[in-house]
Amino acid sequence: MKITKTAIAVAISSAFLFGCDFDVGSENNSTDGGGDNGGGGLPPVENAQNYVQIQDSSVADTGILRIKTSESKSETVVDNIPVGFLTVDLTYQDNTAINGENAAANAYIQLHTTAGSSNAHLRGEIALGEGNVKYRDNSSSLVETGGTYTPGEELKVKVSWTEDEFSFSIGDDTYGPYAATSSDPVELISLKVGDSKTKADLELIADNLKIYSGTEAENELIFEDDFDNYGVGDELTNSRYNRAIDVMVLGNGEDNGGDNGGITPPPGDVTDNFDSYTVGTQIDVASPVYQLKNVDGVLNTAVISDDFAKSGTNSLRIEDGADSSTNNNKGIVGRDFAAGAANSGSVSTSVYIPTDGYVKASYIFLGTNNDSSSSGRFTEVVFTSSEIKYRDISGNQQSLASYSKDTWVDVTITWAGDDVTVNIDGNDYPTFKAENAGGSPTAMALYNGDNGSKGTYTYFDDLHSDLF
Ligand SMILES: [Ca+2]
Ligand SMILES: [Ca+2]
Ligand SMILES: [Ca+2]
Ligand SMILES: [Ca+2]
Repeated sequence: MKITKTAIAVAISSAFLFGCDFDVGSENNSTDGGGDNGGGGLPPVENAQNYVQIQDSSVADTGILRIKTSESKSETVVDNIPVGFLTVDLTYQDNTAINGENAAANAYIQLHTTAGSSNAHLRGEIALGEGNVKYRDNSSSLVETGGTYTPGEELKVKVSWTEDEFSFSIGDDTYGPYAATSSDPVELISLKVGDSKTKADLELIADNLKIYSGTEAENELIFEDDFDNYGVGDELTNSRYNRAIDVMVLGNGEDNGGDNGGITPPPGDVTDNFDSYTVGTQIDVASPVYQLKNVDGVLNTAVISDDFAKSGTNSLRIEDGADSSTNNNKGIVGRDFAAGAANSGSVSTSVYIPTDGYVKASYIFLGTNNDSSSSGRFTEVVFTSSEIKYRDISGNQQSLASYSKDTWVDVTITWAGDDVTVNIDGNDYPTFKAENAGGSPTAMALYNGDNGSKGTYTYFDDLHSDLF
């Protein structure tokens, strides 16, 4: 299980760590090292929708979840943030288990600088308590803004800071700018509940924490956590966070057995409907079971989208946004089979080709690699401008059926040995021989476009195989 968690941590960090001097060595030296997400609790599972709960359930301690950007384990690419902003979804609500101590306790977002963690070293601080929105001024006093929030309601919070001011918004309400207490660069970012003299009757629920360096125009994401890749019950004591007191990951990411990360889809269900992920998240961050090639997140993207969906609200959107002027000229999303090569099996997905997104073809690849290399291609289904084709035994494309753009097309590829049958929208087409360039497939891959063009984008939903 430690290996699984470490693998997930590495997968997550690799998405953010472009150019970062991340200490892989210490992780390799320990099975429970600094890169491990684990702090107890159940193992992480696929498709979890988790969040973090911060309580103040003891008199002497204060509930806190803190990031220290200068720590390598924070996996941020900066030591501090002179100018920046963060976004987080917060719900501050009654915790009936602790009633009777301090019903007026505040929840806080604190930005401390490299000078230290006392009030004198704050860039800024926001407080929520008894329905009122407050901030700490530069003489250390908590000041009512006159704004309110609704306890128990999710609040979309953004906090921005410059060298000498901070400001924030909660939903559509904006506050500040207010004068900073310290103009040193920000190094500590904390979510906090209560104090060290009482127990709070309240809990702070947080999700989708994102921290950016620079202005909004620069949009440099340096830290992100949706808490979906931790197991339920994880206290985050051995994580990217500098401090985690009275903190626990909660949600629906419970282990229900099985050998593919804990998810055992019920019969008739699909392996991944993409509906539990946050829209806009890159697919390998949403779920580390996916491997990406040539997806730089700028030109070539592979993200959770709610533009179109076969099921629920979300699908996977892949865009080839790079032409021959770059080296990464089409992006690929791969997923391995859990038990390696499969002499027989099936993979299905639904495909949506928008008219506006059609420049070049879209592909469902099966082979002995997860990056669609033709040297390992077992077979492939291709959506051209109006036809669905397959690769024959010589690797040439042959027509299978016509299809319409701007509608979902259900595709199932089934194989037994070299014999391949493709079902489209419930209709089986004649069996053909696989190209079988490298042997029985070990993975599937989804991709689109080509090396010379850009502008193709395609949606995939309801990916399923018993082999995943
Ligand atoms: Ca306390
Ligand atoms: Ca979450
Ligand atoms: Ca879906
Ligand atoms: Ca391209």
